[in-house]
Amino acid sequence: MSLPEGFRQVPSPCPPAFGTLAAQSATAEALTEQLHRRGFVLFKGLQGISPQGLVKFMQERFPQLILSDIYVGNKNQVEDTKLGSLGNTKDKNGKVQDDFVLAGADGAPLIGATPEQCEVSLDSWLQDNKEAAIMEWHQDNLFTAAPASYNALYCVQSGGSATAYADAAAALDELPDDLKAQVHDAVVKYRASISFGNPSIGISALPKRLIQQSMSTGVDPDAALAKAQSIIGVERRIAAANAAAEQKGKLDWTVFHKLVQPHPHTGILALRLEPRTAETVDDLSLSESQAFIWKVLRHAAQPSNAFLHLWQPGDLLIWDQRRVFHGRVPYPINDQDPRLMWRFDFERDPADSINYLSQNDEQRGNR
Ligand SMILES: O=C(O)CCC(=O)C(=O)O
Ligand SMILES: [Fe+2]
Repeated sequence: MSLPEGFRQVPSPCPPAFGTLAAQSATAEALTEQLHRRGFVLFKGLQGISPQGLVKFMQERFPQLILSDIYVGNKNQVEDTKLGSLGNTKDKNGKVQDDFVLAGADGAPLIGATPEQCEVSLDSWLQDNKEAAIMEWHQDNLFTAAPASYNALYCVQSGGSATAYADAAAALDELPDDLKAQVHDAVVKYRASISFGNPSIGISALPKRLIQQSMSTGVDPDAALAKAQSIIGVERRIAAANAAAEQKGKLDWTVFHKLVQPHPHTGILALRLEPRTAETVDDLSLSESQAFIWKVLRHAAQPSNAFLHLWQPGDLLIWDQRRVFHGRVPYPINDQDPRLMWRFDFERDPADSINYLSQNDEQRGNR
């Protein structure tokens, strides 16, 4: 597989500091301990398993994890299970039938971005809504009050694809002292509409998301794209969302999360961050906040801290969102060799409530 510039493969199976390859004989207890302490557990050699068999395999190894219902009834639900499909296989009408999420390959690279690359890309993000590859690093749903604790991906067909992982605890440890002092008590405000739009107040998603939607729906994205491009610049986008919300008497939903959080089971401190919907940090201005977030992200995504997992059929990788970042890597649209992954989404770990901030209740009260 040829990788875009800036992506590199880290030696297999895992870098020493995080992640682990599951041992055949590991007990459920040991696997959970490894997941919490090392951030992900990789199982290999499961090719050919049925979706029902895969659910059972997971349940036997992580009996405390309960699958959520988010895929049930969706077009990408996998048979009668609670798994969802991710990738770019097509139905007989040529529409992509999985959740096909286009990853950005432009701007500051996912791994090993230089300060200069970050500066240029941050500027185009703030001025033109142009997402850079480094923004693909994330932990899921931090723009909601109750983000996911664990997720897993199983590779049916790799399509030459990869997913990146970075150690969010080592990233914190290795921050330069000035940034470390700043991150420790910082609270980040997230606003989903920055990236995904908010249809209830007429704010459209960013262009990349609209193109993605059009691949599944077959709807020509031009009209939607024109609308998405009519409000350019993150600051203006937020101002437009606030004005529209005010006019409609609705709230453009925002939530707050601490940038550094103790893991509820191990106490290990790690960064918690989602750059595409992060708005501000503490009382910093939007541009100061974004510059700060990007600096933190750049350190987290240094080659010594990042692992690129090249998928092979039969791989099952479960990760702890509170311990690692993951990053989407662009993959080719290739009808001969499409990607097909099955994704597990679990109910949130109730222990995560220790990191819940009361600011989120105030927001809800306003709704
Ligand atoms: O498509 C990938 O490689 C990663 C997707 C992702 O971000 C996720 O499953 O949460
Ligand atoms: Fe994700």
